[in-house]
Formats: sequence, structure tokens, C-alpha cells
Amino acid sequence: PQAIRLSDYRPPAYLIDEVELHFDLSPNATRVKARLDIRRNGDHAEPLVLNGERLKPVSVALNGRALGEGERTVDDEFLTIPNVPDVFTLETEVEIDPQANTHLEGLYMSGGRFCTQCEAEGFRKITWFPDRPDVLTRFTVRIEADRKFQHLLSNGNLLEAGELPGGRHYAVWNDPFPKPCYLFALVAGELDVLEDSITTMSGRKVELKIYVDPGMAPRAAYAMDALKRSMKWDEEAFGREYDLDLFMIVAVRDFNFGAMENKGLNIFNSSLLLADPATATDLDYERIESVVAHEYFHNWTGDRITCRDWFQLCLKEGLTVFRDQSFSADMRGEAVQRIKDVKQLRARQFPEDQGPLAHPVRPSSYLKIDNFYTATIYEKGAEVIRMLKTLIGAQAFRAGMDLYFERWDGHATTVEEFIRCFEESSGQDLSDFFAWYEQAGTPKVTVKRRYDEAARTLELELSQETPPTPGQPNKRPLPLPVAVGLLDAEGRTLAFERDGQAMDETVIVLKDGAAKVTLHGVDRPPVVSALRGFSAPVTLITDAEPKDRYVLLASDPDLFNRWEAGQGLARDLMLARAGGAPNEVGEERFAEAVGRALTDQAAEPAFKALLLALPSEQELALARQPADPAAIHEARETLRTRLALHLDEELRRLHTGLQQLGEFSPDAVSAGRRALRNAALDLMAANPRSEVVELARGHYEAASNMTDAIGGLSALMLIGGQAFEDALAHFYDRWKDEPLVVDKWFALQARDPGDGALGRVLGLTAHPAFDPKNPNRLRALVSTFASMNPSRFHDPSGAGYRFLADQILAVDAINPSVAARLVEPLGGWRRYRPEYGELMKAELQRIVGTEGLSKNVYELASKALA
Ligand code: DPP
Ligand code: ZN
Repeated sequence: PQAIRLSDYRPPAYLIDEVELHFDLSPNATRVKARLDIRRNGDHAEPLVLNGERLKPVSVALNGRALGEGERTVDDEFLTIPNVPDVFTLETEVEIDPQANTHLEGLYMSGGRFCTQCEAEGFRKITWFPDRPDVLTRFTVRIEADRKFQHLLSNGNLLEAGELPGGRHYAVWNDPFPKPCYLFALVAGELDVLEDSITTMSGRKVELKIYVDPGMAPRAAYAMDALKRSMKWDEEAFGREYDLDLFMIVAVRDFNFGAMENKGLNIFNSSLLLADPATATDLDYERIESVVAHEYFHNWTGDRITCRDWFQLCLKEGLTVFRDQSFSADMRGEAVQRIKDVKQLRARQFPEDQGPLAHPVRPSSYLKIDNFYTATIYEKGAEVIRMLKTLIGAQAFRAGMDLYFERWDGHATTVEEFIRCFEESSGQDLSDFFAWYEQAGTPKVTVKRRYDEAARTLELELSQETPPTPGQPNKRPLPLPVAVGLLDAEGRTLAFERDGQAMDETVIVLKDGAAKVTLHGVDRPPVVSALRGFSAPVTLITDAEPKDRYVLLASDPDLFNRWEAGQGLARDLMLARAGGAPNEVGEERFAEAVGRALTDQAAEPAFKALLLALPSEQELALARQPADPAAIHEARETLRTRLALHLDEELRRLHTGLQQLGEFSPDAVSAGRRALRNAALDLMAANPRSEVVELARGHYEAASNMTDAIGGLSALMLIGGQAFEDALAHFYDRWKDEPLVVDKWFALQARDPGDGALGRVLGLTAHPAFDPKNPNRLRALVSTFASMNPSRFHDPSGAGYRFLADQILAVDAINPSVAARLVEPLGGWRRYRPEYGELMKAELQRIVGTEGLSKNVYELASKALA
């Protein structure tokens, strides 16, 4: 297969100002007529080439004249017309089969309804079109269907609707904003709608409608609330107002992504939209809030201003993640949000950056763009923007955003142009900063300190190094901000002077690979709190001793670093044990410190819940290589058991004291209390006596919401035995008609670290409710197992790897982009001890050697082997 390269970018040969689409919907044979107003772009004699895949041609006419076989060619990928005028109208008609579309790209059926997913390259499965983001077109869409498809929706404003003979009806939609075809959407079917409205900052009224499965409208209430808060927040934080009179969201059950920002008609995976206390966990609520915001924020960062080409994907995704993270921080508290975002970055992006699939935030080549909807482009892309804001300051950042919106509204643009706006707003040269977009890999930053008691100075020496990544053996130094504060040995903030200015926190910018900074007026021996707030996406190496970390864990006013200190201590203790050199005294000391942190009255429950969670096995595997997954699991369980023993009384006190009082509320404070109570139970399960079994059983049985039900069930799972089997069966029986809850039932079993779990997971693929065509169900079982159950995935027999490879191959025939997203856990094979790594590698080889493999899976599996 041929790679597509950024350096080969050329502007579109033809532009399309207007398109009229006419859909005659029928599940097996939908007719799509398109009328395109086309003009030549520039002085050239190139043929007109339109993308089109899986289309059954019916007719092609140019300026009203049907084109014969010799005047046009149609192959698997393109419609080509060699000789065309400078300006003309092209009318085409094709037939497509939505019912047979299991890729879930283009137009397909979900739950008996028509829906679309066009990003990145799905529109070409609907009709012939220049399927690239830099062709911006005004769309008018007429939809005709049987009346049983009750709602007929597309982007923009409804112009007209009515009845037709033969039990059919129609609707005509017009979107006044030119857009790339990846933002096109259509939905048709029976749906319930939850309606509301808001008045924008300029006083316009906007209708808000959320369409869901019949009977589900009450479960859209939280999403509606999140939408209204998002719309208000974007006005306040970024000065961005919504622009149409109507904003619609539709929830569908079969969906490749989490959600999609189609102009005026967002389509959501129902798992990220529907919630009520009985069926959704606090984590679901949290994600719904952030994804609703994310897709809404795309209206400006993605839709009004879009990407010139798919290499610029981070232009809309990294930026929009940054925006949704900022929103969530405002809604839920900055420190807790920051910790969660960094955990996510470390869990998903760091392995990517340190493995064979490492790529820059802006990649320079790909086979299938679907493979680049990655944690690097999203989460690291957001980190880069966050650093930009730190480096130039909040004011210049906002001014740069304003300039970007003003200058690029209505255009498809590039990362260069985006950064140029901040150069202008800040007056700084950001050419070095641009390397963050072009260079893959996670930098290692080392901080060394030298305190001179007599002179009261602290010298900090910072350096950085980025390990090589595929195709990039030599790395440049990156400009990165390191936020630093000081504490004394008693945990009091220690003020200092830098360049004659008194302060208690400063940002050191590491420019040319190294920096040396002297802080003055440091009265007592300092404990250095470096990289506060995780001010740059790097791995920090310090010469701090454990005692410094204990000071930070107890007292750092920067809550991120307080949490980080605990994580660092736990990580080192577990790695020591996994490496055969356990430090029992250290483990005991750590347990005591965690106990003290738990009794800190000033700290929020949500924060304490995060403190209680030890670094994951995956994170430990990344920290020391070659990794031994069995030893890591053992070490982590040992530390958990020690904590459970040591903190027994406190954990019980929390479990009793944090019981829900009154009505359920999904707000952050209430969710934090539930999180801490469930975290306490989870830890108690590491020391399972009969009282704990009873406690967990009682927790499950008394649960009045899904968060607690899952909390109880998980604890029972960790303990194992009949109590778990009973609860598991009870749970399924109770929820078998609720697909989103059945997903949780699969996912729970997939992350069971117990001995029999692999066999159980294999058996679940034969369960009547397992459906590999549904991405949610597939991921609940397969992705959860492969990425969240390391001790069972890395079964020494290789059966876990074989299971994953079998699933990848089976799903590849159904839905290649979803199959490809399952490859990553095998990609880390070089990081593991050879007895594991070789087995992982063998499965990758088996995948690559399979005939008829999609480009999607081929690209990732072959890169993982290279
Ligand atoms: N729908 C995906 C997202 O919003 C891709 N644009 O990130
Ligand atoms: Zn997005």
C-alpha cells in the first residue's frame, strides 16, 4: 500500500461551491443523487477526480448531458472525467446498501435507523465527491423515506417538510455554512426528542434538541444540561457564540467513535450521551459532560475553522481537547481534573510515544488516517497547547485565539497558521516551539539541585533528552516550561527570589536542552517541587530522596505534585519488589503516610480517592524494561494488601462515613464522595476476610446507583468465589435489557485479574449477548481485556495474545477501523521479557501474514513489527 505524505499536499484541482443531495432512503437500496456546482481551481488541465467507494453507479451527467462509458471511468476508488469545462454542473446518481454497511462509515443502519459517520473518509461511501477537508461547500439536502422513519435530519436549518404519496415523507435541510464533507450528517428514524433552548450572548434564541431511542428522553437530561453549560462557557472563556438557530444531537448505539461534531447535528455514541443514576456511573457522567462539551466546542475549532488536510488533525483535536479539559477543570475543580487528565495521558499516550507506533502530534505520513485518531494527536496535542499558554501567558494566549478565529473563520488551515497567530499576539518567536508538533517521543527532564546554606542560594540545573523513536533517531531539544516551588522540611512554603523578584513559584523555561537557574534568599534547606501541575508532558527525573517526597505528599500546596509524590513513592516501592529487592520498611512508611493524607480534613474526597489508587501495572511496565508482568502484578498486589492491612480502620471509617445522604446527585462533590468510598472498598478487597466479603456484598446489594453497584461488584470480583458468582448473575439478570449496562457486565469480567479470568473471557465471546459488530460491546470485552487486565493478557502461555489476534482478524472483516484500534496492546512487545515479547511478536506476524487484511490493520501491525 502507498503512503500519503504531508509534503505531497497540493490544493484541490476543483472546488465545489454548492451541492444538492437527494436521498431516497431504503435500507438495502438507497438512491443518492448529487448535483455539484464545480469550478476549476487554478490554471491546469487535470481531469476531475472524485472519490467514491462501494457505490453502484446509476448515472453521470455534465451540464445536463449524460456521459457515456468512454467519457468517464469508475473504479473502486474514483470517478474520473478527463475533459471538463472551467465551470460546470455535475449530476450523479448512485445506489448504496446501508444495511450491509458493517464498517459504520458512510450511511449505515443502527437500531433500525439511518445514520452517518463521515470523518475521516466516509463521505466517499455515500456519493462521488472530493473527499478532503479543504473543499468547503454549502449543502442542501433533501431526504425522502417511508413515514416509519419518522424524523428526517441533516445539518443546518429545516427549510421544508411534508407528506408524499405512498406512505412516504420528505424534509429539506440547508446549511448556510460552507463545510468539508466529513462534517455532513444524516439521521432518519423513529426517535424521541428532548427539547430545550438557550439565548446566546448576543440575544439570539437557539433551539436545542437531543434525539434518542424511544423512551430514553429522560436519560438525555444530563447531556442537555452539559450542552447548555458548554455553550455558556465557550462564550465566557473564548468569546464564541453558537451560530445556527438549531443545535441537534442524536444518540446511536453502533458507532466507531465516541461522538462526532457534524455541523449543527452532532451524532453520539449512546454510551456518551445517555445517563441516569440507575444505569450510569459517575465516570459516565463525567465523560458525557466532557464529550458533549468537546463536540460542541468543535463548532468553532473544527467546523467554522477546519483542517487543510488530515495531517493537521491536531489543529482541531488537540485544541478541542484542551478546550474541553479547561471546561471540565472549571466545572469540577482544577487539581482533580488535572490529575485525571495526566493519568489518562500516561496510560494511553506514553506507551504510544515509547513504542513502535510513536508519531508526532502532526504526523508526516500515513496509510489510513483512521489510524491517527490517537492519544498523541488528542491528548499530547492538548498538552502542547497548554504549554503554549504557559509560555506566552493567558492574555497573549486569548489574544492569539481571538486572532485565529477572526483570521481563519470559514477556512481550512494548518498548524503553522495557528501558531503564527500566537507569535503575533505574544511578539515571541515560536519557531522552536513548533518542534513539539514534528517530533515524537516523551522527553526525559532531569532536575539537579545544589543548595548553599551560607549563601542561601539554590542552584537548579535542568537538562533534557528525548529517546529515539521510529524514523527519528536524533532528537532536538524542545522548549518546555517547568513550574517549580519550594517547601522546607516541615512542609512550609519557602519563598525565594529570582532575578531580584520575590516569589513562591516560578516557571523555568528549558530552551536549548539545558538551563541553570539560581534562586536566592532560600532560608532553609529546600524540598523542590518540580513540574508542578505537570507543566510539560515529560518524564521527570530528580535527585530527590524519598524523604523529600514524603514532605511533598503531606504538604505540597500544588495538589498535582502532592498526588505525584505518592505515586512516585509507590512506583519505586513496587518496582523494587518486582525487581527482587523489596523494601518492607519503605512500604510500611508509605502506608503510614497515605493514612495521614486520608485524615487530612482539608483535602477533598475526590482527591483522596486518587491518592489511594496505586500506579497501574501498565505504568510500572513502562518504567522498567524489560518488564515482567507477573512480578509487577505480584508487587502491586502486595503493596495493596499492605495498605489494606495498615489502613484497615481508616478504610472502614471512610466506608461507613461516606454513605450517601439523601438524593443521588451527579455533581463533582457527591461523585468524589462515592469515588473515595468505592476506592476504600476496593483496597479492603486486597485483604479479604469474611467481614470484607460481607461488606462488599452489602455494598452491592444496597447500591442505589450504578457507581456503587459496580463498586460492590468489582470488590466481589477481586475477592472471587461464590459471592461474586451470585452477584454477577444477579447483575446480568437485572440489566440484560439495557445494552449500556450489559457492556459494563462484559467489561467488568474482562478486567478480572483472577486465575480463571482468561477462560471466562474466551467463553464470553460465545455469549448470546456478545456482538462483535457493535463497537461498544466488542471494546467492552476485547479492549478492556487487552489494555486493562495486564496480568491475564500476559498469560505465560500466550493465550491472551492469541485471543486478541483472533479478535482483530475476525473484526477486520467487519469493521477495519475498529479492528485496527485493537492492535496497540501487542505493539509493546519489545518492552517485555523475551518469553512474553516473542509470543506477542508471533501474533503480530500472524496478523500481518493474513490474506485480505485491511490497510488499517496492516499499517499498525506492520509498524509494530518494524
Ligand atoms: N468525533 C471525533 C472527535 O470529536 C472525531 N472528530 O474527536
Ligand atoms: Zn474531537
